[in-house]
Amino acid sequence: MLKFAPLVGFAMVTASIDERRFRRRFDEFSEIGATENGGVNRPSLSDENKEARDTLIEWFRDAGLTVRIDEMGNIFGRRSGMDSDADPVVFGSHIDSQYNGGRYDGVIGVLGGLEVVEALNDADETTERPLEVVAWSNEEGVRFQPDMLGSGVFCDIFDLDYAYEREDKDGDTFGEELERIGYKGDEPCEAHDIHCYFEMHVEQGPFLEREDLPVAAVEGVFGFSWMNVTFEGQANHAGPTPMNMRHDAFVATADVTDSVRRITATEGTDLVGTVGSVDVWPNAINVIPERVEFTVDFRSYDDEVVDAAVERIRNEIAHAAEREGLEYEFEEIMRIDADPFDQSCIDTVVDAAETVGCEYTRLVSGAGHDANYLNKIAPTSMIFVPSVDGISHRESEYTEWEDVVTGTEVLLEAVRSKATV
Ligand code: HGY
Ligand code: MN
Ligand code: MN
Repeated sequence: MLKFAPLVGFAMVTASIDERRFRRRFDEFSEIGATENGGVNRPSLSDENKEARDTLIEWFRDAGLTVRIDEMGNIFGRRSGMDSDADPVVFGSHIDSQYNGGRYDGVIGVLGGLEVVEALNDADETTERPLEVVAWSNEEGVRFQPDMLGSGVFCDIFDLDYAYEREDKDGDTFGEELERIGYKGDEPCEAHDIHCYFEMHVEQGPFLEREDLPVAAVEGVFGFSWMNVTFEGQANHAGPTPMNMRHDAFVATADVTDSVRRITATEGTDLVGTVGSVDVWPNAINVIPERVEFTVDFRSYDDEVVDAAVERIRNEIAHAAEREGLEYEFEEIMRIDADPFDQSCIDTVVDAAETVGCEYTRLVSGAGHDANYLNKIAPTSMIFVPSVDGISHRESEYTEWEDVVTGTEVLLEAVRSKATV
């Protein structure tokens, strides 16, 4: 799309998103680990995740980016700037997915970042600052908890050994799997100077669609707590065992799950709580459950609300164990505070939306993102685009392509604006 330079009055090609090229890439990428129902299954460090990484690196190199892989498998694609000593503008997201998740979550932030680079290449536009597009490892945290592990080590939230020792349900460790797929890079996983960080992402909620808006400047992210709970009771025959002789681990789990709902109804207007993963043993129709391992996820934009919810659920767990005569273990596996993003980056996203000429609003994110951690070491903000029916973490996750393109145009303008020294 030709735009006219206001000063000299002749056509000057300025960078613009090539939506067909971007769409082709997105469709090709969506074929990797594609599921029958239109989603993707590319969990962290799986063979499908490796294939996606390999493809991304090929595209990064084709776009002239210098590729760097660090000890956590974070992938950086660097584009030189006129001032090679200047701190880079970094932008990206993640390409690992939920088990049978959506095609857009994370991916549009990485492929959108690549498209920003391609648009600048097409226009032969060199920014003053270097640019870095990044794909962070293990953002989803479903195979290896906690989530945002790659960006967490990079931002010195977690140390490398802790990350390498994280185990999946089969007992494979993050470090072993990273080695197995060939992405245990040599580069130290530690923060270098970053001028600022942007992340474009699907909203994963209903707000933008409900307001019929294509873009949001994200002003901050919820804090959240992830907890692991194990109840140990007694397996026994479901028939002859009298009810007053049972120590049923699942009954206690159900009580705690019910408490999560009661706590979210009373502890704070934006508090959300989820029991998402439940493993029952021996999980047989005619055996009283002996052992249940489950997770609790609480989130709010108010840290005190999350603290109060964690405190209350700990008490509920102890009472449920006592009522049913069970042993229990409780572990908070991750706690991240709510954080406002950097005002100047938020303003840059707003200015970028105005430059693009799209309507926009401001939102706070209920989902966690790598931006949570980048925000602790560099000025950060995010750009949201709508999720149809507010759906995410599901194969039917969908965003209208024109909204993805609009969000990417805003990302281009925001990056351009901050890439000027
Ligand atoms: O849990 C989250 O919010 C993110 O998808 N890891
Ligand atoms: Mn995501
Ligand atoms: Mn996600």
